[in-house]
Amino acid sequence: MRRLLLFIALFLLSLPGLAAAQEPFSVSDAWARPSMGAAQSGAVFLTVNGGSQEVTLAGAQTPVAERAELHTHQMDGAVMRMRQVESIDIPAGKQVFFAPGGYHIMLFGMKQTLEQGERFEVTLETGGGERVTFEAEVKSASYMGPQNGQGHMGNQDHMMDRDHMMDRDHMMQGGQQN
Ligand SMILES: [Cu+2]
Repeated sequence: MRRLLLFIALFLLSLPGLAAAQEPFSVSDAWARPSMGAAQSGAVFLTVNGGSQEVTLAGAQTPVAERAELHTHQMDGAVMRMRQVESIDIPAGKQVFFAPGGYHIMLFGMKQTLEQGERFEVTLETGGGERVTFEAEVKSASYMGPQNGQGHMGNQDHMMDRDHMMDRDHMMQGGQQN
């Protein structure tokens, strides 16, 4: 009898519906800025909800851009710069916020403009090759993110990030953001 119960338990665990509940992490509140003029870059912000085990984000893709990179902002002396990061750890059961002034998914080589109200797919990939695809919504140019998760952000960060996003292509600026 015990063996039969074990068998049933293993069978239930293998059902696709339950497997979906075992995603390595989930994503909520994903949004992007609208395109500004002929901008060749964009940024996606989101909340990553850690799963039952720690995972490491190692890359991103989206159909709307040729390239997507994990980025963060860092103070370099008195100057706020952004740079690519190789990976971002998502602790089990914890939330990691991608928000203006901090982590973001940077898009390069836009294949289309992003208009307010549009939605597009983005995929985050872990170091182990697991993928989670979600939809990001294009918000208004003044949107700064959902209230939760924004508490650690100062207005100065926001302003710096907006300045940066108005550059046609920040990579052409040699990393100098202001
Ligand atoms: Cu960036």
